[in-house]
Amino acid sequence: MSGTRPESRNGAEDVVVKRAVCPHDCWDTCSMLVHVKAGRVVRVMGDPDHPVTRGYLCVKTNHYEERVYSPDRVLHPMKRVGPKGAGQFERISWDEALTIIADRFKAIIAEHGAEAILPYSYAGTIGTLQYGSMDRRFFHRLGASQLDRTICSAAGEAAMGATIGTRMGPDPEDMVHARLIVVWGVNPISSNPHQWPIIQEARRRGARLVAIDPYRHKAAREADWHLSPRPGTDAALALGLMHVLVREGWLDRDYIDRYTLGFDRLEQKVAEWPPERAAAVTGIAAEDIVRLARLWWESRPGVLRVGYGLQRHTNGGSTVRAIAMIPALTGHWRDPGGGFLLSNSASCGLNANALKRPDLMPSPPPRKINMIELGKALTELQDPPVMALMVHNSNPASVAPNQSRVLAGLSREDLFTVVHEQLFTDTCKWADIILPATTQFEQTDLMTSYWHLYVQLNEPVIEPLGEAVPNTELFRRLARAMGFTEPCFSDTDEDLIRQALDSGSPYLEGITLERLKKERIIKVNRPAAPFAEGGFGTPSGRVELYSEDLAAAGLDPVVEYTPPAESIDGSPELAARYPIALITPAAHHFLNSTFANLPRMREREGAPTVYLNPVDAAARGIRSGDWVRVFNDRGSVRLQAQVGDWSQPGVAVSPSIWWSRFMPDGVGINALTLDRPTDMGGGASFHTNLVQVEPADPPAEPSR
Ligand SMILES: Nc1nc2c(c(=O)[nH]1)N[C@H]1C(S)=C(S)[C@@H](COP(=O)(O)OP(=O)(O)OC[C@H]3O[C@@H](n4cnc5c(=O)[nH]c(N)nc54)[C@H](O)[C@@H]3O)O[C@H]1N2
Ligand SMILES: Nc1nc2c(c(=O)[nH]1)N[C@H]1C(S)=C(S)[C@@H](COP(=O)(O)OP(=O)(O)OC[C@H]3O[C@@H](n4cnc5c(=O)[nH]c(N)nc54)[C@H](O)[C@@H]3O)O[C@H]1N2
Ligand SMILES: [Mo]
Repeated sequence: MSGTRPESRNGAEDVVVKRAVCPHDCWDTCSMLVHVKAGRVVRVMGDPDHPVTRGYLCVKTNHYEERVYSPDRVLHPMKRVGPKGAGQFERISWDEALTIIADRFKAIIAEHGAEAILPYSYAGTIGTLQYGSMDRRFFHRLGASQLDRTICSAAGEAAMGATIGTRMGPDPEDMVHARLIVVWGVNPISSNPHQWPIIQEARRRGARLVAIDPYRHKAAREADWHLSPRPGTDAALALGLMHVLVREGWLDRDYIDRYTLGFDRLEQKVAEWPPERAAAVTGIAAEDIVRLARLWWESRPGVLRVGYGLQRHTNGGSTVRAIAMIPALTGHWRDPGGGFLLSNSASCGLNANALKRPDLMPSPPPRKINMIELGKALTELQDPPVMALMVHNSNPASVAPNQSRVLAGLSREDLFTVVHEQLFTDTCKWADIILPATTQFEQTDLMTSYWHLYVQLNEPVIEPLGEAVPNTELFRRLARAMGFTEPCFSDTDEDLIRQALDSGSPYLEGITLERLKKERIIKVNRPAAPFAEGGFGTPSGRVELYSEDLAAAGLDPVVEYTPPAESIDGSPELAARYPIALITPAAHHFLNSTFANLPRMREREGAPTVYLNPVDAAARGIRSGDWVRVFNDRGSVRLQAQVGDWSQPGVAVSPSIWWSRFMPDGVGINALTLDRPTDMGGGASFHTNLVQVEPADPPAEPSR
């Protein structure tokens, strides 16, 4: 097979060990050692030579062969033969599939215009090529509606943009030097497992670990100190903390003068937020807010390791903005390993325009549809309505908010849905055409991380299963079927990698495909403390504590706390009916909905669960192991209750995301979640939900 060569032999004569890179949407982007015997993957291990992977993989990818060879794999193109959603399909050839799709797309374009076609993709793989390259070229050239890819990180990205002007922070490897690590709305042991040994190393050297999370997850339990704010109130906590820093003069005046803009305006704002006010909003005692401020001021280096969980609220942008201001006031940006880290995704500087070719779009550019409003787009949008949906790298039937609205859309008889998938997901059930996709072990990609600073090359380690093709190849074929003749549709995967690396970014200097083929894992040339001497990406080059751009967008130009749209303060009437705030964070054994089809992972995860506080459980006569109905005006889901100190009273936690197929009543957690865009960036509000909980019958069939 081209591009593959044995890296080493493993004693046993017929086992060859090859390198691959985990493709999943996770901070860690691990280097994998894949043991291949007679063309088949027999074992997968962590690569000891990767400085962050350090020889071990997470519980999800340790048996990756089970995912590659799952009986759920889609191996051939298929077309629907039964009623929509009935799951009846018949095998067809690639030629027939491509002809059906091209004919239907052409007919839709003739009748409604190309904007009636909507691509829907997210991060089934975060590989540079397979995440977004040939597919983007194809849809740009087609003139399809643009998809605003907001579902994960949009609020935080917009907030970082307005505040520090880029997506960058300290090198996580330098966090071993930190004296204080605050894990704020991130669940490192589950979602970012290779962060954990770095934290532990820092603690061995004397660092303290503080967790700020309404969910008392594993790392919160292990922390020196756990603060449990009410969901969606962290901006108030940050404002209270900054109030104390200003009041006590715990400020790096030199850093503020040189590298920030609008400190006087922020001073006025935080004056309104004495810790007592922040305490009333967050449920965290005023003394604790003062103590946290002091600990932060006294700890150098200190880092705010912020996660995406806290920005999945209607006020998520303001939340991230408020927190991102803190290190600029105290000068923590000066130290390697210090400052604020939400995302390092701008640390590679790949050439996105060369890959995605936005210049192929018609002028004016087609409308943008926010992916978190998929249900609305499919059921309400007109001029033109969405008549074709092409899904890859995503499982919207499970992962998108407000599931019943999404399913109402997917069940439309007149909607033509194409799904390119590795596995027969909940979304495949609603397809008209299903196309088989390769896994990472069968495809080429250039891998970067949104957390660590290594660029890696992934080449296939086995032949494609069945008739599966990578996303890049699918869109080459579709371009041909549509009659597109631009040479960019003939670019090979290696051409695409070269184009991506050719960005002129100093971070990538000297990093070429040839070097990657030899070395596999190369660290980008980026300063360890990127903002030690300012150099922020904002229009002013400073941390913008006051932002003209936000003012122009009608937002508070400094920052403000607004209660979450569904909360006691934000919607008192709703809260009277639905008194419990439900958050739905990442499950330990799943990655969004990925891995949730695998029996080993479902067994370990147990049942679809809701963690209830003992006070809330007792008030409803619910004990651990009981099944309950969790409901609001959007839907009703059956979950198994576990009662304990996972959250404060009035807060429930449901680790996500189970496939609906494995849920009682076939209804997933996203039947409860809100499809309302966040204050900045149009992001998802998966953790802003009010619900009621009541005892329910156990499901007739066990859900495992
Ligand atoms: N095992 C596993 N790993 C994963 C994933 C997975 O599903 N499972 N998903 C991957 C993906 S796509 C992403 S984006 C990342 C996400 O990784 P994280 O950023 O860790 O995202 P979440 O698990 O959604 O949320 C993190 C934490 O935020 C908390 N949280 C929710 N609301 C609030 C709040 O109002 N305030 C505070 N302070 N905390 C809050 C949640 O309780 C949770 O513990 O992880 C990736 N890694
Ligand atoms: N309630 C709730 N909902 C959430 C979240 C939450 O915390 N709570 N988290 C949200 C977050 S952070 C995210 S990022 C989204 C994620 O939503 P999605 O991006 O939809 O993520 P997955 O559920 O992992 O589904 C990805 C699908 O892509 C497929 N896939 C993988 N690789 C490839 C490939 O190379 N080609 C093709 N064609 N397909 C491939 C996989 O088989 C899988 O079915 O979900 C969001 N949904
Ligand atoms: Mo995500």
